[in-house]
Amino acid sequence: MSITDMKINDKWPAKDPSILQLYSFPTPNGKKASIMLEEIGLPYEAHLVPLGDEYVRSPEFLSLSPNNKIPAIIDPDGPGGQPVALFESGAILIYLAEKTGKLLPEGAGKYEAIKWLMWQMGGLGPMLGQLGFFYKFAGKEIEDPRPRDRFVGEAKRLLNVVNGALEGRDWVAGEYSIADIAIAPWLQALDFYEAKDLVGWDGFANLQPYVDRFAARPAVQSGSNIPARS
Ligand SMILES: N[C@@H](CCC(=O)N[C@@H](CS)C(=O)NCC(=O)O)C(=O)O
Repeated sequence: MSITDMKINDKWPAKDPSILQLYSFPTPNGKKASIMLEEIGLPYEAHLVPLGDEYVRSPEFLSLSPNNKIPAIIDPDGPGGQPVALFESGAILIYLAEKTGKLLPEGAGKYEAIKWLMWQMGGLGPMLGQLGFFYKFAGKEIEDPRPRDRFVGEAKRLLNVVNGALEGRDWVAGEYSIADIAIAPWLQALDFYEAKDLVGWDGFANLQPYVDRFAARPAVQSGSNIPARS
């Protein structure tokens, strides 16, 4: 099957179906895929998928991402030259790293990076996402303080973990890797949530220098707004 035969193409047509197609929105999870694509320099086409139900719950998008979440990709040149379709940002990062041999070290370093990637996927991202909901968005109307306190506590605990991992090193797995592309955009999200004071950000000495190092990378700067919000 080619990309043009896929249902997603009916709503988000590929201009050049011979290159990788990205379906995303520039949130912390979406940015992981676009920053990675900018880092590795693979040609790709980006499609904006706004987060409303008419887009993420459309039959066309669900045909590619049944979990109704961005980011997702189709690579027409997957294993064996066959197209590969992926959702879940962590899976996309591993796939692109293995395809290009970039940003995932060999040997023991590989598992160090995957360990921190899994930590972000299962911990930092979901907990900070809930913190944003209960502190800045609709959940802030809830009077019961327990949900917010729960996620503030988890956020502080997780920030302390990554702050410790960064003691004496620039990047969580030693060298710059997909683990940093997964973690740093979530740390940046605390600005958007206006929650830095709430989680005691200034008490974690290694975090702001880490986010600044990340933000200084040209691929992070270009990839952070792809696809551009219309
Ligand atoms: N575990 C998923 C989470 C992706 C995710 O939460 N995406 C959000 C935006 S950051 C989304 O698409 N939300 C749309 C919705 O839930 O309707 C991943 O890392 O790819």
